[in-house]
Amino acid sequence: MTGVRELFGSRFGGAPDGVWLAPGRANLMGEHTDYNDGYVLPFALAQGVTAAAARRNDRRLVLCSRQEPGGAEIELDGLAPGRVTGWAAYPAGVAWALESAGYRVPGACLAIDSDLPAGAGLSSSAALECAAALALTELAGLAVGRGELAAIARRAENEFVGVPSGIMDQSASLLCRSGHALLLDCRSLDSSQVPFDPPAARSRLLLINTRARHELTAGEYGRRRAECEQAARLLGVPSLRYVTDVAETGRLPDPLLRRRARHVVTDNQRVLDAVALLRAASAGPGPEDTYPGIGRLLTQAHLSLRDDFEVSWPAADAAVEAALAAGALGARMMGGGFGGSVLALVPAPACGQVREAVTGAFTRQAWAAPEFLDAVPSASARRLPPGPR
Ligand code: GAF
Repeated sequence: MTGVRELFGSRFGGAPDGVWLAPGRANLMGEHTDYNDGYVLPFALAQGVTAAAARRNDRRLVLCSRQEPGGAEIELDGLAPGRVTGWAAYPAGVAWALESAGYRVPGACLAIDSDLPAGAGLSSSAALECAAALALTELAGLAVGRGELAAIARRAENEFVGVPSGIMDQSASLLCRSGHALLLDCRSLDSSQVPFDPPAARSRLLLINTRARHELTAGEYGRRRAECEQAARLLGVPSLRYVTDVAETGRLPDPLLRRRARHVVTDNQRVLDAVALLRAASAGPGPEDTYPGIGRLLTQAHLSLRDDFEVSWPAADAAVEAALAAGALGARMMGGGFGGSVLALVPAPACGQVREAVTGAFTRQAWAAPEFLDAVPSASARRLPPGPR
């Protein structure tokens, strides 16, 4: 397959001024905690979205994508939420959010390519936003800090596209470091890098795309957000992050809200527990229990997401069960839920049998075969050096 530079050349003629890559993300721990001001522990994937871009002399954004039919031509003047729909709303929303923040964006041609499976819950939308954000700011010679750029990309998604997501995915794409997970405090937006190198401990992280498509625009994500806000109000705190003792959630009269809050409070703690394990392992000769301990936290998180937050789906439950039975140290559904991927932590020698077990479980249900990806903690978004991509 030809690269994004060739796509640019065939659509726009000539060579782009530059090519930018923004990775997708996996999330080790902390699900539905970001919009509750809590903790998350994502890492960037090697796979991502590339944007080959060149400046134009007018105020038009001209877009094409290898994955989406048809292109889009967008006037930057008069851009407003609701004016652009479909996939083009993501880069257009970034241009809108940049200009709303006071950064003047030039007209540009953008050719987009991706090696992230769409709908797999690996944050392809945030990667598209971040690739566009880097391309547009660097074409304009604007120096925008990565944290601010993440907030701008999130604003594009929330206000222009209309998806009420938190800050995790854009932060992961823009702030992660290779061989590390990113501990992000979504209340203060302080972040730190946590060494995370499963191959060094003869383990692998397997992403299992269950092929049940995940869509954040569907109402359940927004409903969970509203339930968490209601639970916080009833507990008299600004957000569920302020609850650290899980016993406090027992004060909620409604059992459903109690379960939702319990997930958020315990998942915040699981993030901190995972960080403590990883930091202890990297500080000296790692305690033997580091990866089994992370595995146990992953599986506890799955049960919490399945039973308390109720965002899992049948293929995720089946994949987790089969992976654990075949020797995974732990596994859980990942992302917003109702479709997408499962993350499994697997001792390297057990990888083949875990894949076989999960594939077998899907075959028995007559579900489409799952897709497996190696999740390798990788670098954040960047401009690529000249050469094929
Ligand atoms: C999606 C959202 F985009 C994130 O902000 C986060 O809430 C996640 O679901 C659940 O943890 O990826």
